Amino acid sequence: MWFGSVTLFPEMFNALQSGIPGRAQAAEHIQVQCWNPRDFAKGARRNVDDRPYGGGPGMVMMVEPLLLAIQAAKKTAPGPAKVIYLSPQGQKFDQAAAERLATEKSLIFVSGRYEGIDDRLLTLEAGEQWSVGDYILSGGELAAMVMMDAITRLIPGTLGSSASSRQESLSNGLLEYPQYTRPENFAGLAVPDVLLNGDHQAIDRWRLKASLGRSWLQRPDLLTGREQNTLEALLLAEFLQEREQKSE
Ligand code: 4H6
Repeated sequence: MWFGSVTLFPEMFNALQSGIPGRAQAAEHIQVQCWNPRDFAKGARRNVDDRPYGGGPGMVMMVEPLLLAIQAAKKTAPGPAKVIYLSPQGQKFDQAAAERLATEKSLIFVSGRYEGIDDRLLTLEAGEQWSVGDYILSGGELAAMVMMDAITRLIPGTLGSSASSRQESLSNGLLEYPQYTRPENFAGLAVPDVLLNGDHQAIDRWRLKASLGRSWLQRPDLLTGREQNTLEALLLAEFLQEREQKSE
């Protein structure tokens, strides 16, 4: 997958040189290339922002330097590229969106700064607007990197085999089950017995029960939209009963 990034702060994208995205870049599963609108700005001052028409506080990103940077990125992209604007007004990014976008060959992420972008850019350059959540960031860069990271993990070969099989087990729409490693006892807290005796059927059952229980407690919205089979209904009932007993 080829990622283009249109940004006034290209150095921020060095963060993707660490961890899984870093390894994916080294192995050329992904490529990240940045374009700075400043390099396409006109005049001695190379301005990329200006005051908003109609007045008001702050500055707005000018359309021309952004448009030229996107056009340059498109020329370098291997094949047709989808343009993505990061914005608080975008569609909410989630795992399903990551899965869809992971099937594209090239994506160009456009990160706004200041109070936002001249709206004519969105008219001139068709694309999709995405938001990583209902909060305001100082710029689109961190949102772009969130999307790039989530998409990278879905590209075959980017995760080790252990992580990729685990990822599949988690795409059941539930929260993760709790994990433990050595030591067996710490600060008076023991690892649950079932995880120590090597009965893999019992372990799978315990983990599914814990996933259902956590989801019910912390993210009930995950369960409402979801088909539940008889085993899951039984395990959730068991979880709630055991929780009741503990609190007595
Ligand atoms: C476009 C328009 C994405 C981009 C305005 C971007 C949150 C998200 C930005 C702005 C972003 C998200 C500039 C408006 C700073 C507020 C960049 N914030 N802003 N949730 N900010 O995905 O001022």
